[in-house]
Amino acid sequence: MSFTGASISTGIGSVSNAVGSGTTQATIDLNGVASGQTITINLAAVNDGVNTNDVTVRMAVLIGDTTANGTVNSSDIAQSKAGSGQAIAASNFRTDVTVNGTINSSDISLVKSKSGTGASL
Ligand SMILES: [Ca+2]
Repeated sequence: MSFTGASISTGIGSVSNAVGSGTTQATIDLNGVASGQTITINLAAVNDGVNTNDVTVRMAVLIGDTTANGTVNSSDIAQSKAGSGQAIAASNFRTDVTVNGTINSSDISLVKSKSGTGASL
């Protein structure tokens, strides 16, 4: 697969880097993506060896939504508290909202600060 570039076509944020053209995996780094929105990332002129088209991917962004249901509320706070002190794994990585490799009070505080926010998914 090859592509010529990437951009955010809807939503607040920007692409800082796009790599992987010529491989089987594209990695798109983003900057300034606001919480509480769904963005659309456009991968330009994707060629699979036969066809060439732009490819879009939608992604919802909501800081603190550890339960992934589109709102931040007491269930997210409870999940963060329950996960505090646990090792990061595939089953609980969403609870590490500060993305520092541990689940602790900093994650609980961030989730609490976002309680009441939501995003349309
Ligand atoms: Ca939630």
